Amino acid sequence: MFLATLSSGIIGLPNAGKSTLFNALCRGGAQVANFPFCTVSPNVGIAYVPDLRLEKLFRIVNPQIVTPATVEVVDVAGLIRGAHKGEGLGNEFLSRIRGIDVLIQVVRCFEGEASHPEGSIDPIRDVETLKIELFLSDLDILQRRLTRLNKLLKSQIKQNAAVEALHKLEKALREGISPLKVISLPEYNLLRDEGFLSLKPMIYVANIGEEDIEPVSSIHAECFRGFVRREDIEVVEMCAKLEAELSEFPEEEKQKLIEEMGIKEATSKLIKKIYHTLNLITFFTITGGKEVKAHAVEKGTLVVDAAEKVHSDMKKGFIKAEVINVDELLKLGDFRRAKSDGKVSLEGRGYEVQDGDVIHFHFAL
Ligand SMILES: Nc1nc2c(ncn2[C@@H]2O[C@H](COP(=O)(O)OP(=O)(O)OP(=O)(O)O)[C@@H](O)[C@H]2O)c(=O)[nH]1
Ligand SMILES: [Mg+2]
Repeated sequence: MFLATLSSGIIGLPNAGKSTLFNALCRGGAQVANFPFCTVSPNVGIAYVPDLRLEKLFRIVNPQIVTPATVEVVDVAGLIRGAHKGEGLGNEFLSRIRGIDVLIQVVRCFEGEASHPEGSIDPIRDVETLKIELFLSDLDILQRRLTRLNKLLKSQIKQNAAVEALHKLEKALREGISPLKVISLPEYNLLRDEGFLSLKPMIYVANIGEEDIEPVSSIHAECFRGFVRREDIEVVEMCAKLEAELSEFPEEEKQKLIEEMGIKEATSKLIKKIYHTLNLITFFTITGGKEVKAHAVEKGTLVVDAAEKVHSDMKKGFIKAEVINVDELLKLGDFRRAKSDGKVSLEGRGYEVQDGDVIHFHFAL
């Protein structure tokens, strides 16, 4: 099994605050400007996954380095009406996000000075615009695929489950219904690696202005809250600008500022949501008391494949793994003691990694 890096991609209209959100998630680096299409080539960064268990491990191991798990975040160019036909940076944008595993859609709810490609602030219209562009772009690809498949099938004269699934997807897209609501799990599995944007999980970020932080609110933020309730969609509300500024402070200072301002920080919440949506879990390694590290793997990963996350040699020469759950280890306070108490289990290559496992790999070179 090859462990691919799963990634999340930030999408939205120009000037929605995508690069600002990228900076909040990845602590800086992307150019932010109040003119549209400021981002042309994509910014790729990593976001640290907050995990209290890692902090607790730090306290009992006292290592020189603590390394959190990460998720990849890609910030692409803005998408505008007509993108599927190549408007704006349309095709470049759309091809860049086909390989991404979860989409984060930034919806502009803040007023601000930055121009809006449609001339006014209207979050619900913007969500609809983006949906139409993603659907039209998928329809285009789908039709080309169907034509190719039909030609193949004619020569073999047999019915094909993939063609049926593609037809169902086509019908949903034409009717403007999210295909995820109508296709079955086997159909989804047939299509999931084909890069259809409408089949990717989507997390919405309502980017509100500094003045909209609850309980005070603008009409746009309120409007979008109503939409979210009606549509039953997953949304994280935040002021990306403020959170990007906060991300530049050291952790302790940042927490103090958050407390003083009386706001709820949403960046951590969003990172956790991305992690969860990507179906990732965490295992930990402790290297000779020097480093405590959290690693992200997909649920269902076998321990021999997880070894590769630490070092490729560990997979090649894998012998066995010693495993203990982090909470159990924290209770006992010491790996050696846990071992002598018989709390550490010995696992072979077929063991499925569980969230919170602390793993000590044995391998031969
Ligand atoms: N007032 C306010 N301004 C914001 C907020 N988020 C972003 N902005 C501003 O909006 C402008 C655009 O932000 P960017 O992050 O560059 O937007 P983008 O979506 O990456 O834009 P493109 O790359 O051009 O598609 C900048 O001037 C930001 O400072 C916010 O929460 N409040
Ligand atoms: Mg940008």
